[in-house]
Amino acid sequence: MPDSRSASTLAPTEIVQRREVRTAIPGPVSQDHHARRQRAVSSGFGIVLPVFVERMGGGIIVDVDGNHLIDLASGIAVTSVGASAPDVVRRVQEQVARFTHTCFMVTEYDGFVQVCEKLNELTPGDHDKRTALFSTGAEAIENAIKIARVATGRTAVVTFGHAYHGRTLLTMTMTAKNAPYKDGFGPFAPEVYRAPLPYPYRWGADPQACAEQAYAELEDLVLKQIGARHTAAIVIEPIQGEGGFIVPPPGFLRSVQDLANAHGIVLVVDEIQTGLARTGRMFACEYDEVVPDLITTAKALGGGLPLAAVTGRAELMDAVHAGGLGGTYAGNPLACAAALGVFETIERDNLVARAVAIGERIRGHLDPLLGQVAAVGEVRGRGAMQAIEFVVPGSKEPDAQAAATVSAACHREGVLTLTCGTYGNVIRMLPPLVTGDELIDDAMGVLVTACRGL
Ligand code: PLZ
Repeated sequence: MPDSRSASTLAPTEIVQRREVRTAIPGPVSQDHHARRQRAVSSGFGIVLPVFVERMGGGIIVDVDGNHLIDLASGIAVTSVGASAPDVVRRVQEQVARFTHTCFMVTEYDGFVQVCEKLNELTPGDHDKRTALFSTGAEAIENAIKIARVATGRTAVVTFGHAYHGRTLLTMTMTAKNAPYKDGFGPFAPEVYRAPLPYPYRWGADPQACAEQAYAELEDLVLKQIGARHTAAIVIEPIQGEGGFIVPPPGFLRSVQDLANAHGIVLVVDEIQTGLARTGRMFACEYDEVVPDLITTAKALGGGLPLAAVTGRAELMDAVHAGGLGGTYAGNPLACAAALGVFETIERDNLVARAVAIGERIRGHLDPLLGQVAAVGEVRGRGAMQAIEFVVPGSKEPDAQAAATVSAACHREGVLTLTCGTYGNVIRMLPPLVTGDELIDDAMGVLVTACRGL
């Protein structure tokens, strides 16, 4: 039975966890709002699905036309604990009534310290750690580079093919893909170098050879072209996110860590998309038993409020002079309150294990497509971070049109999918980790039907 109450009278936890398509998607009210948007908002912002949201809860988005959509996006890996997790809502409400802001560089508050303590505890490695809080992922990466440069006295930064690190000058430079992120926005920041990222599906079948070849090129870049004594940091995502959910072959991340350690280079692991339970580990680099010197987090950390962090070895984090790091809103009290609710929810509801279960469930639906649907080139991912790469049948030529067609079919049926990848030919799944099995099964049914219809 559809719930007869209007969405606005429902608490987020009461939203019926069922897909329901009542109008065309986008519906008439969304279309009307979208027309206003175009007259008011810069055209520089793209849009995946022009649907306006009324409410969200669990794995469901309720739009202004009363449709219930299944959320496979989590606002790009942000609402892992749900868009309105009760512990986040409660803590933020308490905090907003006490004070909204002090600026942590002016007067202090305990929420900031508690978030730092928790990240120091949860991140890999039992060495002495410190954390610095910021607002966005790009800011966390920028600050990780500042810290690495001050600590080493070196300038060069090494990134990888298919990397995504943000939209600011330095992080846009570090990002691999030109359009839309960099196109026309140069000149770019100096001293950023790029090594090839081993992409097992595209490089050929043997992951071991793929890892060895990529490592050889990285070593050549660092030792011969840049010079280790000029290299401040190597920055890597443990699974390439925007770049196409590319899982590096076993052993590659470890070899990157060994190279960094051997030459006094700071290894920065960007867990902004992968971190905080998403991949079925608290941090994705745990799969490779890598212990980063610095680790960046954002997205899921703030449960939807803007919060980002750099956590790392105390001697690196404390190499920075007082006043060298900061920002008006860095570690805002509301965002810190939300983060404490996020930690509480992940731990109490065992969302790390839930991410594993979601991943297995998704793969149970999608793995059979391989070999049955010729346009499905690969199904890959870890935990609740899964993807399908589409190709022209009989080849490995990327087929962005196939990904767009399948995504559009899902959207029409009320399943919010995202695409990604350097070639735009990957559909990715990032459901909230509080999504129930029925919703996952229903969403996968829609996705599988769309793939079979190609
Ligand atoms: N590092 C690994 O995934 C953000 C980009 C959305 P910000 N990814 C979503 C878009 O198109 O702008 C991301 C990431 C990784 C850094 C970032 C940057 O995080 O919070 O968007 O600055």
